[in-house]
Amino acid sequence: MKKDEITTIYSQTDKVILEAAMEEVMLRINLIRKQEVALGLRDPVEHVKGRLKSEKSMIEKLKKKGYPITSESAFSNVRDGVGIRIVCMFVDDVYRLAETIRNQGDFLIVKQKDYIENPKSNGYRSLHLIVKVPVHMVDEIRKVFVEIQIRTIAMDTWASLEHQLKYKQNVKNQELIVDELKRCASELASTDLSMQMIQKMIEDS
Ligand code: 0O2
Repeated sequence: MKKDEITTIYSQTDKVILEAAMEEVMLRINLIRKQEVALGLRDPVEHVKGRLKSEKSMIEKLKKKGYPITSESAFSNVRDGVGIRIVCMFVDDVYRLAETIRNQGDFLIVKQKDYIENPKSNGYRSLHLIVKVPVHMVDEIRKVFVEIQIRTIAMDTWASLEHQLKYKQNVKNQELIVDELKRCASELASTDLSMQMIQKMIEDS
């Protein structure tokens, strides 16, 4: 490690705030799920995971983007310090859930990226919401950015596989794998739609 290199930016209170923001969103998602089931609807969520970006990754991201390496800068410039990934069975569930999240009065939707409607060129599909979530502290309310990714099981499996490729060094047949991934992404997208149609036919009868 180089002398004077910054290795820590968060105070204990900052860590409490980040954890509280993650728990707040997880709690809200679980409440939505329970309410939907209580109303006799299908649970829209297959599973949900939360993660806090490690301090090391946060410092690397701040450096890469040329932002000051401070806690204030991390809270205001980086919007995925807290990440929530929601995996649904069907594409309809993804949009239904996103709508319910958008309707939470105290969550401010800062940005939405619809990579389902407009997939990335590599085939990545997912719906991303950047949300500002209130965290009630003893003496103030802090608004914390949370990145919520919502996608189907098929999209999630694809993204995990593609993520492996990104982080693995010296992979043989890289071009072939990239092409195969693209092909799989579009096959999965059409299977997702077919499965949703079948599900609707079953539900309607
Ligand atoms: P990791 O390792 O998952 O944390 P922006 O500055 O907002 O315009 P940014 O931050 O790249 O651009 O936002 P974007 O495109 O919404 O991506 C945010 C996250 O979505 C990524 O975080 C990934 O988790 C996921 N993602 C986006 N594109 C891809 C993709 O092509 N493949 C996979 N597998 N995941 C993707 P990180 O920090 O890049 O990665």
